[in-house]
Amino acid sequence: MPEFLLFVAPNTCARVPTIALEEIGVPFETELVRTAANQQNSPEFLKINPKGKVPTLVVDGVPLTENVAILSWLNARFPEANLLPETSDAFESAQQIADLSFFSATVHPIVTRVAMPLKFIEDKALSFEIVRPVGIEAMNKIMNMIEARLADGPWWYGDTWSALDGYLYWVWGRITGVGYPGENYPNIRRHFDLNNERPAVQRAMAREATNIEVLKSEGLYRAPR
Ligand SMILES: N[C@@H](CCC(=O)N[C@@H](CS)C(=O)NCC(=O)O)C(=O)O
Repeated sequence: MPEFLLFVAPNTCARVPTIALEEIGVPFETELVRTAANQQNSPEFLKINPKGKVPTLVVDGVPLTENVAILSWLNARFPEANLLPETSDAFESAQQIADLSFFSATVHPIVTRVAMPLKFIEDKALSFEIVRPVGIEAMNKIMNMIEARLADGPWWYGDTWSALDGYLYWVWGRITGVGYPGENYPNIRRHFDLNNERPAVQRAMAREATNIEVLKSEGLYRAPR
């Protein structure tokens, strides 16, 4: 087994640690979880992550789950990669945890309402007519806040890219990929374009594209809609 093995699925929040690992530049492998075949809930995968979720980073055979934990640990393990800005005291560190938790616990559930409304109501028509609009409304409030924050610099923390920018990149790509109207957010659109120029982001997206091809060849790819 490689030292770092990341369980992923295309278009999911596993994109965030994939980008982080590419930014670090450490060798790692990804293992595709076929969510359309419910592989995340298979006995084999549940042994690795009983929550049945990606991302799961297996480090020397031991799993670590949750984006907040994975990104925080990668930052501590590879400080030279500057995934998060250095902090000078416990309060500043807690502020960083607040930022990571904001994406994980506040933004992500709204992404799910926008991008995967069927998770909330089985009736397809109702899910797109009711859940998605409610998600979009909640997302507008979040995006207004982020748009204002990015006016001070291209990145979440101003001049320097951080793992939070990888998180926002995933959120924006995921929601605009299903038609979230993004025209009122020029700062966030610029942020997305700048991310796309980063070689690490390009490498992460190339890994994802390879996995999408695998899923297509197996008839297991569900394109966002
Ligand atoms: N709080 C977790 C959320 C993980 C999560 O919800 N992952 C989704 C993909 S974005 C997943 O694995 N979904 C599969 C399922 O729910 O069956 C984190 O931040 O890592």
